[in-house]
Order: sequence, then structure tokens, then C-alpha cells
Amino acid sequence: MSLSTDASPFVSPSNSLRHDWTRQEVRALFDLPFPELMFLAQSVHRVNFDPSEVQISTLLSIKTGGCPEDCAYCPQSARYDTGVDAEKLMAIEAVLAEARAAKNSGASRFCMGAAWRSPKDRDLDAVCEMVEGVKALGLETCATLGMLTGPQAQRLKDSGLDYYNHNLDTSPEFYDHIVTTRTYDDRLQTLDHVREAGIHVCCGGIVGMGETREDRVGMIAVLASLPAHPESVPINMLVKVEGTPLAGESALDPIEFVRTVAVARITMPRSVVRLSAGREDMSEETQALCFLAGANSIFYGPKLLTTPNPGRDRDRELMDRLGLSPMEPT
Ligand code: SAM
Ligand code: DTB
Ligand code: SF4
Repeated sequence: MSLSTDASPFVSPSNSLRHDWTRQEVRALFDLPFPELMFLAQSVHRVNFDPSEVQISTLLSIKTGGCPEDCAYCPQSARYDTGVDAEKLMAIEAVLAEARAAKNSGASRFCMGAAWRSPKDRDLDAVCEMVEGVKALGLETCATLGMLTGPQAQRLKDSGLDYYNHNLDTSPEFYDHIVTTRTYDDRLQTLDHVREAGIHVCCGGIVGMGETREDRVGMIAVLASLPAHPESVPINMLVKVEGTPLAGESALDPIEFVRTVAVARITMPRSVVRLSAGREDMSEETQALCFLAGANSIFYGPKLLTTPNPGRDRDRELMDRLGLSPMEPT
């Protein structure tokens, strides 16, 4: 890789999308001097987005805890003693009240998360009613419910679901260090069902789980080589939760986090890249670098699913200081 400020071959003149990213190319991006990487990321970002706009999503855990899966990062797995108790699926009216509040505080998308391996058909009936209700409020809808069959994805689409979140989390090689109760291929299969149903895909991963840079390279290479790039790519910094196997993991260098965001931006130029979990423990300077690296979405509101997120006042203040404004839904 030459040390040049020439953005080619990554910013193609036709701004066409590539789905054939090799690990070698993705690794070369990660290895760039930081100023070169940031220049490329900004060049790509500006061709495709207004760099002062940030998409605003709010999360709600509609079914918390008691999950049978063993994801080593997750406070909601029934296998770990994290103090998160298993609850039942929330009532529809309570979910709609939260959605109304999210809309009034400025969110344009409402993401409903459930601690399931996969939804039972009876549960899906209730979630479909929630999706219809949230959509009727004028919000974009997103859900993350675990693995889906093709018909389940179709039912969600028919009820008005705009996005489905299903993360690949890490590289194929590192996956079974993190989760043993399902496979990478299971994840890819659900993503296929979601795509086939015509729902927008929200798919990314978590860094800071003790993976190597090569695992981060592998994860981005898989995401950027999907037949269609996910419309939304959440990059999460591990939230270390006491009781989970990853609680004692050492912190990832924030600059490496920013690099991961930049590489996601360059390889998936038209995707909205979300600076996702982990902002509560991230400096405002690191967050600002993530926006410079091409992140253009956040979760807004004081709680993610079970863990804290910066308060609304703090985020409004940060956005004001950086001159960022909310992105209108497309
Ligand atoms: N159960 C469903 C599933 O796993 O697909 C949906 C909910 S699950 C909590 C959604 C995503 O949250 C996971 O795929 C993971 O990427 C992210 N996540 C969970 N715990 C996390 C943590 N401690 N830090 C960062 N991200 C986390
Ligand atoms: C995503 O990529 N991150 C969100 C959302 N999609 C569902 C979840 C973050 C969860 C952080 C841990 C918690 O709050 O339980
Ligand atoms: Fe369950 Fe999802 Fe947590 Fe894994 S990430 S334990 S599937 S809630």
C-alpha cells in the first residue's frame, strides 16, 4: 500500500459497490497510517452521505433475560449470573408507550430486542402487533429476535418491519470461542431469510472480546462480501458485564475501534455505520473520531437493552458541540 493521499482504488470514480473484498485488501486498510485511513474514510463518507447527519435509533428490550444461548458477552444468557432476571414479553401497550416517548425525544427508528434463540410463533404474533403499532406512530421499525425461518421473516415484513438486526459478531474462526449454541452458518441463514423477505438488514459485530486484528479483518471482509451490504452496520465495543465470561477482558485501544469503524465505512460505502454499544465508557473525543471515520448512527437514550448508554442531555450536547443533526428517514 503506497503512502498516497490518492483515494483510489477505494473511492471508485463511479462510486460503485464492491462485494468481493479480500481479507488482504481489508487488512491493508487496517494497516494504513491513521491519517491515510481517516482521509479515505472521509472521502467515501462525503460522496455518499451528509457528514453532519446522524441517524438516531432508540432501543427497547421487549423480552429480557433467561436466554438459553451461551454468547460469552451477553448479560441476558441464563447461564451466567449477571443480576439480569428473566422477564416475560412486554405488553403491547407498554411497548407503544415507550415508542411514543422515543419519538417525542427525537428518535426516527425504534428497535425492539428479545432475548430469544428464536421466536415461537405465538410470540411472533405479539411482536407483529407491536411492529404494526410502532409503524403507525410514524417511526421506522427494527427488531432483533434471534434466528428466523423464512416464513417468520415474511410475517414480520407483512406487519411492517423495516429492519432486522442480526449480528455476525466476529470472524468465522473466532465465533466458536464466543458462542457454542449456534453456528456462523445459522446466522448467515437467518440473514438470507431476512433479505429474501425484503426487510433491510442490520448486521455488524462486537470488538474488544479478546479477538485479534485478523478477526476484525475477517468480520469486515464477511460483511462487505455479502451479496448485498447490510443497510445498517452496528459496530459495538464490548460492554463488560460482571458474571459473563468476558467480564475480565482487557480494554481494546480506542484507536483500533476507530480504525474498525473507518474500514467498515470504506468497504460498505452506502451503509449507515452505527457507533453502537460501548459509548457510556468511551470518551467524547473517541466518539468524535468515530464520526470523522464515517460512523453516522447512534443509539439514543439512557439504556441499551440492559446496560447504560449516555443520557439524552449528554448526547444532545455532544451533537451540538460537533454540529451534528439528526438524519431524516429515507
Ligand atoms: N437474541 C438475539 C440475538 O442474539 O440475535 C437478539 C438480542 S442480542 C442481545 C443483540 C446483539 O446485542 C448481539 O448480537 C450482540 O451483538 C449485542 N450485544 C449483546 N451483549 C453485548 C455486550 N455486552 N456488548 C456489546 N454488544 C452486545
Ligand atoms: C446491536 O448491535 N447492539 C445493540 C442492538 N444491536 C440490539 C445491543 C447492545 C446490547 C448491549 C448490552 C445490553 O445492554 O444488554
Ligand atoms: Fe441470547 Fe441474544 Fe444474548 Fe446470545 S446475544 S445470549 S442469543 S440474548
